[in-house]
Amino acid sequence: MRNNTKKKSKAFMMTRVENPKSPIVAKLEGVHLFHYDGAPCAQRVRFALHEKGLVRGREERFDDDSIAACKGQEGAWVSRRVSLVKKDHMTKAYSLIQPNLVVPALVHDGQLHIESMDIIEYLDEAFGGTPLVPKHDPEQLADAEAQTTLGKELHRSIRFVTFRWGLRGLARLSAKEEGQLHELLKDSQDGEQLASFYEGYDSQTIPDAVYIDHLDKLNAAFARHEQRLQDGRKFLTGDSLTMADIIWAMKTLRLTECDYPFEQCYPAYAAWFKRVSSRPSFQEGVMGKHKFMSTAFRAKASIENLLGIGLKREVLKRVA
Ligand SMILES: N[C@@H](CCC(=O)N[C@@H](CS)C(=O)NCC(=O)O)C(=O)O
Repeated sequence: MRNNTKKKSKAFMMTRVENPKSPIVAKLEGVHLFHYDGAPCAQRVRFALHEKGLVRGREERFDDDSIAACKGQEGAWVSRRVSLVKKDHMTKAYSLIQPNLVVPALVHDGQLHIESMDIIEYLDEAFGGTPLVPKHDPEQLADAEAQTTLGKELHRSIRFVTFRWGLRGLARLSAKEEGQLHELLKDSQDGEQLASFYEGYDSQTIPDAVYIDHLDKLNAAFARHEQRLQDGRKFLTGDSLTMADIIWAMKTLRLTECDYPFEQCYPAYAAWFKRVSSRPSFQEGVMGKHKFMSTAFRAKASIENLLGIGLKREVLKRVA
């Protein structure tokens, strides 16, 4: 399938994983996304796919390599759900696709791509639809790249904050799962530092100061975004949506689900998020099958705030 496909430039060939270990990759036709509905990094890519005019297509098991499951779908991406709850990402089969054991991974006509923001740049080159990398405006391009880099740098901060105040103990691994994680990562560089994170999180030895430091870094970034939106621009880097809006919107959604008080602390930024999240691509691509989970997270966070243990209270204490 090469619907909508534009010529691929050399620059983005580097986002591709050469010689992937999983035999499934070469068999996949069209666009297949390995993702989880509630994972912000995967939501970024789904948002971009829908901006590019590709809709969610068939659902296949992530490791199904039958001929029928490997077929592409015209005008759509094939969904291969990797459950972070059932720990599908910590299986041997998935480690051969994504050696860092994280979602997303995308395969386009037998070529494997990892790293969500690289995938988005790749999609921008490969497909039509909304341009997400503002190549024709060097100033906006530099700004969009800088905001995207900041978003990537603060990726671990979202993990710390949402595991501490959102998931709390819910995502702790059993001793067996932790052993499996170490085993699967033993020959890789553990680019996402999952092993060290879970070690501290599971044994509850991450000091509160570390969590607070991550929260402060995010607060500082939101304050800067609030500042830049004061000139009335519609999106973070100007009047068109770019990859920078995508990465920041997904962080904002996750924190909104933890009841982060954006409207109280950063009203212009909250209005920006409303604008971005009302796009059909966000509603269909991001929220689609995530709506129920999102509502459940919000309800849980509201109760925690009523009990005085929520993220909202912590943020309001720090952002006066
Ligand atoms: N740098 C990677 C980060 C991917 C990542 O951390 N994904 C998270 C979900 S947002 C994940 O799969 N986490 C697994 C876990 O926490 O166990 C990217 O941008 O694609």
